[in-house]
Formats: sequence, C-alpha cells, structure tokens
Amino acid sequence: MWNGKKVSVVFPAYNEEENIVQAVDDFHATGLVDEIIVVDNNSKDRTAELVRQNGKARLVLETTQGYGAALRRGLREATGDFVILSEPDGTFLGRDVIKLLSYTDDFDMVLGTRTTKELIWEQANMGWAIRVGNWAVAKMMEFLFDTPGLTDCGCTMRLVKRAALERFRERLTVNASHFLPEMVILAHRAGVSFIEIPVNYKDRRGVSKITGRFGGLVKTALNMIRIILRYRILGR
Ligand SMILES: Nc1nc2c(ncn2[C@@H]2O[C@H](COP(=O)(O)OP(=O)(O)OP(=O)(O)O)[C@@H](O)[C@H]2O)c(=O)[nH]1
Ligand SMILES: [Mg+2]
Repeated sequence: MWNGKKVSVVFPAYNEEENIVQAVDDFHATGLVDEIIVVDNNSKDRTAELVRQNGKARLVLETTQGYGAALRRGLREATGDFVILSEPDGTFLGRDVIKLLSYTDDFDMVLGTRTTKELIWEQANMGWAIRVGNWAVAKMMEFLFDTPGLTDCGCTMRLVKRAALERFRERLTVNASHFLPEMVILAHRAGVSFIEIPVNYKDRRGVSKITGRFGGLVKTALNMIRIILRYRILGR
C-alpha cells in the first residue's frame, strides 16, 4: 500500500526459472507491494511451477508470445491503483519501487531511466552502444512528440496510475519487444503527465532474450524507430 492505495507489480516472464522466486521475494520485501502478477509467456522451464510453489504471486498464462503481449496482459490483469512494470530477471531492484511511488503525488506515470552511471552495476548489460541507442531513440520521441525529457526508451521499470492507464490501455497494439515507446506515445497523447527518474540496473542472471544478443538489439531498435515515425506521420 502507498498512501492507502493498492500497489501492483507486473512481471513478464519467459524462461525465468533462475530468477523468478527471488524477484517476487525482493519486490515483496519492500512491504509496499500488494499484488505481483507473473505473466508466464509459454515458458518451457519451471517458471510457472516455481511461482505456484512460492505462492506469493498471481500466475497468469499468456499464450501470445512476446514481451509486449506479456506486458499488455499484465496491464489488463493488475487491480492496483498503482501499476508497476518490471522484469523478473535480476536486473531491477525491488527497493526502487519506493522511488517510483514517491513521484505519484505529482505525476500520473513515472518512468525509470538506466542512464545514471553510478546506478549501473558492474557487469550490467548497458554498454556504450545500448546506452547511446536507448538515449537516441528516447530523444527522437521527445522531439517528435514534444514530450517531457526522455533519456531511455527501453527501461521496463515504470509506474502508471490505473486511472491514467485506462485512458490509453485499449489502444496498445505492440506484442513484440518494441512495446515501450508506443506506451509512452499513447500516454502522452492521452494527456498523461510523466517524468523519468534514475533507477538501478544490474547484471542479468539466466538467458537474455532481447537486447543481450546483437541481432535482437538491432531488430528492437529498428522496430522502435519505425513505430515512432509511424505514429508521427500517420498518427496511428
Ligand atoms: N524476449 C522475450 N521476453 C519475454 C517474452 N515474454 C516475456 N518476456 C520477459 O520480458 C523481459 C525482457 O526480456 P530480457 O531477456 O530480460 O531482455 P532485455 O531486458 O532486453 O535484456 P537483458 O535483461 O539484458 O537480458 C524478461 O523478464 C523476459 O522474461 C518473450 O516472448 N520474449
Ligand atoms: Mg531484462
């Protein structure tokens, strides 16, 4: 609970058996989280079984494959007044939840940014190319849509108030890994106020599925640029 309001966390999970239980426990350890939704996305490992055993998160199965599909499902399932997106792969810290929540008096949406060098842990997958790429795509969005300052287009860790989410949730379309920019564009267009704040970013445990591979990184970046231009030019 935060100021008497319910806090939900959404974890998209595809083959996260190495991390899932620890992530659920870490976010619950804040004492602020009321509900954790693990969206299992056709995992072939023991992710679902471990969530059931652990018993501290609600397990939802999403069969449409993809990071965006899993997050969209989680956004529909969450019942809290504050909905926080994160990843159960060991890269984000549960305690950063308090940073996101502490901005909710002033903003409808609070986006994490992984650009503060002091908060990027050793071995984190945040080399020069990824950092600059995320920054460049974020700036492109900022200038083309005249949004508040943006420095990281690829940070899953973020909070949105449910009332604000409901103003644009049904318009979300992206099921693949370039989901995040569309969320920002649609939120901005719906008049949702937001700010970016620094969060910690750690090294991943387990197998990386998107930006850990060069091909995945380039594909995601190109798809992000394409959707930003499409919204700018065609408006949809
Ligand atoms: N790639 C991918 N990830 C999914 C899918 N469904 C859910 N996820 C989850 O989405 C999150 C993002 O995937 P990651 O592999 O962490 O990709 P990343 O965050 O870009 O890169 P690293 O954290 O450095 O590996 C993880 O929590 C995955 O478990 C899916 O179909 N594909
Ligand atoms: Mg990750």
